[in-house]
Amino acid sequence: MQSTIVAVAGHRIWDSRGRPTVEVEVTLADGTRGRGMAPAGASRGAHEAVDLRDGGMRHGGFDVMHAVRNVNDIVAPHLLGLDALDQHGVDQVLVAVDGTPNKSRLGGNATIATSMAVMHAAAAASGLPLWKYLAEDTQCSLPMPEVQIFGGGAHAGQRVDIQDFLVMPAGSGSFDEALAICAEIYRAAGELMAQRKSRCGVADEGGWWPDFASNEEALSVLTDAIERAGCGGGKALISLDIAASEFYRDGLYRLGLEGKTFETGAWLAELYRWIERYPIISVEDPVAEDDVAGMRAFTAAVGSRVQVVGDDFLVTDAARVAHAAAAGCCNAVLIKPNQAGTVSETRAALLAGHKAAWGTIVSARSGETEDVCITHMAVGWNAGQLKVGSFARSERMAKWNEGLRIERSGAALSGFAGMTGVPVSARGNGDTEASAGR
Ligand code: 2PG
Ligand code: MG
Repeated sequence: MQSTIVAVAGHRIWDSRGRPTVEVEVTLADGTRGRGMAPAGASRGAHEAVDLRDGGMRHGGFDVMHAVRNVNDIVAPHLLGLDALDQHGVDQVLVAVDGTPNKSRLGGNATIATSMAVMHAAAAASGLPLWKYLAEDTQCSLPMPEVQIFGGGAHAGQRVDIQDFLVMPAGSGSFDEALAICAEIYRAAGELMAQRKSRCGVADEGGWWPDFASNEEALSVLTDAIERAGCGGGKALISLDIAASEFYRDGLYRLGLEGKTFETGAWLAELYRWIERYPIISVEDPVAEDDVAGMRAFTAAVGSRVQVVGDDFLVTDAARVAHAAAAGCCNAVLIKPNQAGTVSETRAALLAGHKAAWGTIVSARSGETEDVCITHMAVGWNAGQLKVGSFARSERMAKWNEGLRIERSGAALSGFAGMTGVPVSARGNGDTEASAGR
């Protein structure tokens, strides 16, 4: 058969932080090749697939030679002779060979790079663009982008506690227009930082380095940047990734920048105040990954008007998504392939989100590569939303630009998702305290 896997080769390459990562090349009987590359998180959920690192002194302990050997010595012999078009079958073999609940034997970085390489090879062998191969025959649309304007948290040396200050161009009518709006806001924010004499370069995902006196000041400057770019009045809204596990210790949320400590109830009250005051439409990981009661309370209080996203809380795990939906936690799931460790498990988590009528957001990691497959997943799987970091640095721009190419090519696409994938009605921003005070 032409799509039979005849070779699997793992190698070490380097990611956007200059750290080692795993690349896998798969060759099929007809000579077609596919290449997968593992991304890497900095703020990682405790329940994610294990990102296997060598430890020791070499490359700060981040080397991946063990994971690369696992691909070549353990995985490859099991995949030879399998059909690359049977992604599910290949992924089941990876899961079985690993044999652990969290990919700790082979490494989630080894399995996701292999699984993605098979996916790329199969699409190429089918003669289809990847998004179309993934879509099978279903209708799909271009996702609403979420673009980071300021980086923070683990991506900026904890300079501010909140990790991602992003915008969603709610008023845009196409992916192309959406990116153009984000570009204006990114530029306006950079000008504001320069005027304040606080422009100090960019954080890990390309967002402006967060030189602020408080976390709320970042929200205020972001709101100003949106207005300066002419995108007030609901044309662009704020999305936050709080990544709260990063500053939760011993039952308390601690904002290091402000020297403040909150119990869960007081922390939620602080978030509700921000939601009242600023045009916030989406909040990711508002509480720590195991704070189920906090997540349920937050979802009950604001889930009808704010998208409540689980990232570390759900770790791209279909069972966790179903469980959270039943427990009244979250109304959207972040989908990161390397949290799951295979393409099929990633898709299962996304489908569990769709089943719960949730928002689904395909996401990059803070450590990325030049691979653009997450853009194709967001389109082909009809995720509705895509988060790949900021509007700078080519590991990010490659993914945004790929979306533009897909949009231009798209006879079979059903257009741009806009805000239809967001499980709350977009607020008209006129109702925030910040805009009322202007
Ligand atoms: C997140 C991602 C991307 P990381 O938390 O959503 O911003 O960060 O890859 O470091 O987990
Ligand atoms: Mg996150």
